[in-house]
Amino acid sequence: MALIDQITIRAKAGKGGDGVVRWLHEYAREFGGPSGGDGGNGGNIVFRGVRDLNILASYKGRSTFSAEKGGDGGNKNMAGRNGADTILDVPVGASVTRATDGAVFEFLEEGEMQTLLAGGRGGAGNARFKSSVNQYPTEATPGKEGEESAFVIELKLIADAGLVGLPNAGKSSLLNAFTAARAKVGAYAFTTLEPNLGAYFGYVIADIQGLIEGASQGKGLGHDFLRHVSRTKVLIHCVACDSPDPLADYDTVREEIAGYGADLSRKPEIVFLTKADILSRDKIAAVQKIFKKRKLPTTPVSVIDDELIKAAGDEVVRFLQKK
Ligand SMILES: Nc1nc2c(ncn2[C@@H]2O[C@H](COP(=O)(O)OP(=O)(O)OP(=O)(O)O)[C@@H](O)[C@H]2O)c(=O)[nH]1
Ligand SMILES: [Mg+2]
Repeated sequence: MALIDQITIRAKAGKGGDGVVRWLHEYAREFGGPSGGDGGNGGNIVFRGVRDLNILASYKGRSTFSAEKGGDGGNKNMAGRNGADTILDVPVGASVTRATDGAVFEFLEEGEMQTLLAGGRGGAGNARFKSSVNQYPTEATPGKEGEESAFVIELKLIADAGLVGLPNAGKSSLLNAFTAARAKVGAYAFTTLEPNLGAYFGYVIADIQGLIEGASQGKGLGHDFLRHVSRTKVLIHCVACDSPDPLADYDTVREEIAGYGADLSRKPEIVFLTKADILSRDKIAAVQKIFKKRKLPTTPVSVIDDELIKAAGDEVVRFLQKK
């Protein structure tokens, strides 16, 4: 999945409508007095978090987003219409920096809305200026300009579930099996160099780089990429069942997760025994038994076995639904 993870856009909130000069009886001011209505307020620029990781791509090549102008005031003290807000969707997990003042806004919840540019206030109609000493005011004020700014939108991945494991454990293959992602797969270590995302029944699964012993001291690709799974609800720990010592693989990865800190090792975890097609059922059961002695339930998966994939996927969804 090609993700655009940073983009700059410009936006301008709507100008306020103008206040107007009107008279109840246009040709005989003294009979009715002033009746010019106020202008409506300009529309705001509102950002909203959505569960669509590709939304930023739709902003590409569009220069300025604007909100509607407020309507001018009318006769008989009628105020102008308020301009409609313009809503700009950003993926959940995005942070939006407003260039004019450097303020940063985070969008962590689906449907969360924040107004980042206010529309201009509508101007006052001449009816507002009436006073005991000014019975027939001929003044009205124009609407104010709407606020305007550039915005830098950055996407930090917020996945619901994160695939972790040694290099070659089959993480990217699993992401591809679960989702429409087309992550690169290779029979060698460190195939994945950038995180991949896929959507599974509305949940986002992140596939990240492989961890090796010493990753927290900078070995292999290091461990900084664990930040991409730091906000997930569950880690899907992939252990290749055909490894000489699957439990040792498991422990190695757990140690590196603990070395990352940030309470990552306290996150709930589902353990998948990958590449289950390589071993006989008996051999898999034997591997599961070894894990069970450590009170670790495991689920066998194989990307070429639709039933196992479905059962494993259901387990992930069940877990996420509970959260
Ligand atoms: N037989 C079999 N091979 C698999 C299965 N899943 C993955 N593989 C193979 O295992 C190798 C590694 O797969 P990847 O999905 O690239 O592994 P990864 O964990 O993403 O590896 P890194 O990105 O390097 O960390 C590839 O040659 C895959 O074809 C499986 O279920 N069965
Ligand atoms: Mg990979």
